[in-house]
Amino acid sequence: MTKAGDKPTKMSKFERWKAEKDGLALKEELENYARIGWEAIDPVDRDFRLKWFGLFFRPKTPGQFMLRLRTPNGILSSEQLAEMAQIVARYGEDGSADITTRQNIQLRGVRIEDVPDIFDRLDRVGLTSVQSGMDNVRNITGDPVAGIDATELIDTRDLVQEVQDLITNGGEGNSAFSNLPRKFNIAIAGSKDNSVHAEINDIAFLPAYKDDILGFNVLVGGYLSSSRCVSAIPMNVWVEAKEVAPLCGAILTVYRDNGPRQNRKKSRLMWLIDLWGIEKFRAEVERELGTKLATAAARDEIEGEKSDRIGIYPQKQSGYNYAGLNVPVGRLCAEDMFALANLAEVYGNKEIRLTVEQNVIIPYIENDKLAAFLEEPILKKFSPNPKPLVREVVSCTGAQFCSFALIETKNRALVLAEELSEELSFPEPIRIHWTGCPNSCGQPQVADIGLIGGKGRKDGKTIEVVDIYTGGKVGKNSTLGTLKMKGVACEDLKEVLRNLLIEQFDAEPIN
Ligand code: SRM
Ligand code: SF4
Repeated sequence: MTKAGDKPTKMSKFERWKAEKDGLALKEELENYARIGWEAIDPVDRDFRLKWFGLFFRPKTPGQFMLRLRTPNGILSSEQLAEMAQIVARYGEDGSADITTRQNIQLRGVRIEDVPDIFDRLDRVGLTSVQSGMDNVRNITGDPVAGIDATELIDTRDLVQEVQDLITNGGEGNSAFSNLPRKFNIAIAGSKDNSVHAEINDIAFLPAYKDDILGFNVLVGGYLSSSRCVSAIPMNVWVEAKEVAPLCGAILTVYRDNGPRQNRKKSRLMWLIDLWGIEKFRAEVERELGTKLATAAARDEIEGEKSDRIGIYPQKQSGYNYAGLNVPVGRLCAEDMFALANLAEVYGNKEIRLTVEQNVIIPYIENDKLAAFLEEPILKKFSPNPKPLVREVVSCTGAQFCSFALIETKNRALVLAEELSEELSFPEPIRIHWTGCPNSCGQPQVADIGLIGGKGRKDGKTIEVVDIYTGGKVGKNSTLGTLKMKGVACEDLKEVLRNLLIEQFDAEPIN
């Protein structure tokens, strides 16, 4: 592994920058950077190392940073959401937030001069943004209805928190895991429904019984990127819940010390597994752990289709319900965040949950409060019964804020979903995922229809286009979608999607 102080050999500029100074070292410089302003910050610190604290310089809106938090298992208190609302409210029109495809929240409009105060506020309500970007472990996803779903097998909440605490040293920052060869994703599924898209994570835990004990089978190496998309493969390991965090620590240590670092397109965990083979990888993890691992259970407990959790569902706690509300393409303004926090306080247990489909869940609504809850004005915007395609649409950030983007995504995704929902009826939900470039943040490969933004030529002009993927399947026997159509002009997309929905997904025109 390269460490701060090591003499750089032939390495990418990212490896060199990490070796020169660990991103976590910027903790000491945040006050100073807040004082001198974004234009005076060393460019490598501004554009690169600040991401170790979740602060992303946005070239499209210079001076207005994006702040990516960590929301383990996607669970927030109303106090935490209201605090985030306060933070973005101070930026007026420039302040907003997005629920991400990792069950997480990103704040927009953040000014560097406010960061010390913002970090104090986040700290006071128990939130951290540490190690949420660059070559770190991203927000750890868990079952969005953990602890409240009647069919749950394992409650993932404490496990996810335990793994986050290990990786971030309880939110203080942990230099043991702050210089990985590349980004890293971990997901823990807790029910029969694979609600975390386990297969596209570097480590995924799936509930599985062995000798009547409920634990997890472990998959490794899944990831999506512009150059390679691959499902996670079995590690042939079964662990009990108490072994989840230690196993994550051991895998991360093996990856940190041995993962390829020369070429960033070939440095995710699967490349190490390719290099070694799964047997050697498993043996090295055992060596790191200092103990033998149990072989995988014959089967995991994942069954059937994944639920989107939109709608009203009875909880396992008698007399209570949870409400899954659709947040169109995950975008929130400060007023929305205050309104959701308020809903959770008035009707629920002061808790708001996030899903990987960029939606929210309000748990613990008593039966006799349900009617009043359903009359709340905010439910007109965040509906428990949205239009069919709006219900399932997911979109990455796209051209509005992301400089990798080749097309505008969120607005376009929403308009098309609304218009096509008016024109067609559907026998079953159809999941459409948009992503503004091949990096695949919007997870197009897990969707029924996945759209990947690109550039094309028409009449001698550069235009926005999409490649269309179909056949992504989540839940049992998950598979990644495959390319169906290449280079479809965005201006022709409505017609193309309409035909595709009719021909391949049994949609019917509404007369
Ligand atoms: Fe992503 C880079 C947004 C989930 C694969 N992703 C980026 C950056 C940071 C690029 C940049 O600096 O502008 C985007 C920030 C834009 C912005 O202003 O919001 C960005 N990624 C997102 C989010 C916000 C999309 C969303 O709207 O939900 C998601 C944040 C998740 C979180 O809370 O941490 C997000 N990104 C993903 C996922 C999905 C997932 O994790 O399940 C993937 C594919 C899965 C994977 O990583 O295996 C993903 N993002 C990438 C990649 C390609 C990684 C690779 O190995 O090549 C990049 C580019 C990179 O890392 O070089 C990237
Ligand atoms: Fe940006 Fe591309 Fe990721 Fe969309 S997929 S957020 S455009 S990097």
